[in-house]
Amino acid sequence: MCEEKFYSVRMRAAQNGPHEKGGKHISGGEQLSTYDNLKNAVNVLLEKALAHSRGNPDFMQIQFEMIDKPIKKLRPLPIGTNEVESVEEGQAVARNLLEKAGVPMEIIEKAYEKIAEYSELRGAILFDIRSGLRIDGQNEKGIRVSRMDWLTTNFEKWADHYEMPRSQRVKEALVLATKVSAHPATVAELCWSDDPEYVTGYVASKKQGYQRITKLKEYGDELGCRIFFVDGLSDLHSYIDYLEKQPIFVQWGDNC
Ligand code: PML
Ligand code: MG
Repeated sequence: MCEEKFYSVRMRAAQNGPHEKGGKHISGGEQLSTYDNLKNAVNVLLEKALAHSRGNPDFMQIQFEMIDKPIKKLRPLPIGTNEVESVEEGQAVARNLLEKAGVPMEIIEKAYEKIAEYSELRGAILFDIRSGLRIDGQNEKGIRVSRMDWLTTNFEKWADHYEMPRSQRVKEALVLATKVSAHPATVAELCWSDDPEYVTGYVASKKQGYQRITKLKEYGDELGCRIFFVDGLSDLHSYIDYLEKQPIFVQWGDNC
């Protein structure tokens, strides 16, 4: 299986026209697929966007391309869940986890001041923990982390072992967080969904793993957040290239 050719399959969907013409972001998705599984991969992404609680898309793009680089394997970050009663408590836990991961408190505060401004973005923003400035230069687009996946059978074994739901959402978020945090310049990630029906978010870091927090926003809120706190970034171009282009398979256990 490891010698097989893989394809990166990507989807983005919007309402009121495409994203680049001001459409509202509805959904995005990533898969790595063998040639034989392409039909299924496209279908999974199609269904994800057609039945989204942010609304019905009137624009969707699904594309695939063969991967020309070796696919790197990463172990999933260790997982933990922090049960909280309120958004305030959840956000306090998030700040605490960010600080423990190595983000100075004044930088956390600076990032939080900007969160409302960033929350309409469909991609992630890069925040430099030395200057306290956004450094990705991608305006309303943000950075889209791409070319990553986790084979469903292996994910389900992991989920059963850790008594986690076999949820596509958890799988996708943990894959992304694992890829992002594996880069030496990443200190931590802060994320919650733009899906109004999903309030659990997380802080991820090398030090503490993937720490879920059960309430980071109010139910019904469509404003999401994805910030990568970075340090020691001497080459922004290669960091963004890693996020967008380095193919990654998350794999749990020893079998290949
Ligand atoms: C998203 O849906 O865009 C992000 C979901 C983050 C949390 C997933 C989880 O661990 O429950
Ligand atoms: Mg989403």
